[in-house]
Parts: sequence; C-alpha cells; structure tokens
Amino acid sequence: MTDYSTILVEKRGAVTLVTLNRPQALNALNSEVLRELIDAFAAYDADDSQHCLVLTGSEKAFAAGADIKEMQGQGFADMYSANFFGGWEQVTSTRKPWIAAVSGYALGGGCEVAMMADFIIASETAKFGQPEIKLGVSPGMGGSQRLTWAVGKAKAMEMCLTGRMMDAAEAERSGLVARVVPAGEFMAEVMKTAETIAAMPPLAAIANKEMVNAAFEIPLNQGIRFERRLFHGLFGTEDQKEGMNAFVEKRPGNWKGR
Ligand code: CO8
Repeated sequence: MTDYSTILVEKRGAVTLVTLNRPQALNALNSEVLRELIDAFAAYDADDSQHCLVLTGSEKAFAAGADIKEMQGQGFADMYSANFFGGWEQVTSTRKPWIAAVSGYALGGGCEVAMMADFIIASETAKFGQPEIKLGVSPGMGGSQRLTWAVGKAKAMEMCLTGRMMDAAEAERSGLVARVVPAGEFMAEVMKTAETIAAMPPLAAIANKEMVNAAFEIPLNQGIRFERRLFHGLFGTEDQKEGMNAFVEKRPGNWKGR
C-alpha cells in the first residue's frame, strides 16, 4: 500500500519521513490512520535503504488524540471483539529506530503514540497530556504505563487524574522528551538527528535499540546479561570489523549492515 489518505510518506535519503495528515481533525487517530501507519512502518522496516524514521504531525498538532467521533457510539462488545487499537503493537514492534517529532498538541492517543517512539524531540510549542478522563475514559494505548515509566508516578497520576497539559520545558525537565528545539529550527534539527542515526552501522542501531528497550521489560541482572550477549553477537558482524578498523585507520566507516 502506498496510496495513503491520512498520512504522507517521503523518503529523504536514508530517512523516512511520515507526516500525519488529517488537519481538519488535528490529526486525530482513527482506524484508517492506524492501518496506514502499520503499513508504512512495516515498509520502512523491510527497506534496506532506510535507516531511521521520523513520525510528525503539523505545527499545531502532532495528534489531538484518538478520534473521539469514531469511538463515540461504540460499546464494550464492539471494542473488545475488534480489539480496538490493538494494532498499535505492530507499530511498536518496529525493529529499526524511529523518532517522534512533536510540535503543538500531543494529547491522549497522540501523547501515547509519541511515547511509543524510541525518543521524542519536541518543538518549544509542544503540549503533552492525557485528558481522556474528561471524556469518561482513560489512556488505552499504553499511556498510563509509558508516561509513568517516563516521568514517574506523581506527574503521571496528576496528568491522568486532572487532564493537565505539560509544556515542552516541563516535558524535558521530567524526562518525557530527549530535547526541546526552537520552533524555527524544529524540523531541520529533527532531520539532522535522524540523519545521524541513519549513518550509524544498521545492525548496531537495532541492537542498541533492543537492549535499551529490554530495560523496561526484564529485571536488571537479565538485562545486563542480554546486553552482553548482544554485544558479543555484534563481533560476528562485518560492520564491527569495519568500525574498529576505520577507527584505527582514522577514516569514516563504510557500513554493510551485515
Ligand atoms: N477526535 C476527533 N476530532 C477531534 C479531536 C479528537 N481527538 N481533537 C480535535 N478534533 C477536531 C474538532 O472536533 C474540530 O473539528 P470540527 O472543526 O469539525 O468541529 C477540529 O478537530 C479542530 O478542533 P478544535 O476546534 O477543538 O480546536 P481548538 O484549537 O479550539 O482546540 C484542542 C484544540 C484543545 C486540542 C481540542 O481540539 C481538544 O481538546 N481536542 C480533544 C483532545 C482529547 O480529548 N484527546 C483525547 C481523545 S481520547 C483518546 O485519545 C483515547 C486514547 C486511547 C484509545 C485506545 C482505544 C483502545
């Protein structure tokens, strides 16, 4: 599938830029957006020429949440039998690196999708929130868990219980975002970071991502063992030989992805 109606996909060198494109609904996430993102992320993962992906929205909104108009009339049986939005797990199983570039609102499901990324870069205009409680519901795409991991119980609980938004400066202070960038330089800076990642040895990038993610899934002693085994495993790659030879020979590495 490449004929998308709710997202734009563009390859810029080795970086895939995916832009949420429902401006009339502030990029609210509906089932079509999810279907198209699953397809675009799978295509990125399978494309040997692409080594980093950036997911972004508009200047005003990364995404203002799951589409309230789509969910409004649904009952428990509808949601449960369809496993509504269970497909986001296909997006989070992307093996290669991806960044969420957040300008403006990242609310509800929008905040949750941003937190699915390997890290978030925020414009100084970014606003993060989990306002679902005001609609009589709750986060449903991982927000209660990922926000708590990112900013701790006090702030996560306060945000979920009051719906308060966090601005970019607070988000950086709290560890929710990797970096805040002035609005005028935002996408240029995001692309520079994505290009830096895309220029790294690709297998080492996947391994680094996998071991950092393990810190959220398994106990410390097992995580350290997992890290060491992956580290050992990278010594079976051509890129390890090339990387270390290039360092000793004072030249840039030429990566094979093997
Ligand atoms: N869903 C559907 N439409 C939306 C959404 C949304 N989440 N957000 C905005 N829109 C639409 C508005 O209805 C409006 O459409 P129209 O012009 O047809 O009336 C258009 O976008 C522009 O919005 P506003 O006029 O409201 O713009 P403002 O600049 O005045 O306000 C806000 C911007 C503050 C972002 C405001 O739009 C807002 O509060 N939006 C809703 C935020 C929200 O509550 N998000 C949480 C949604 S629930 C959720 O995300 C649950 C996730 C878990 C689901 C998991 C299922 C398993």
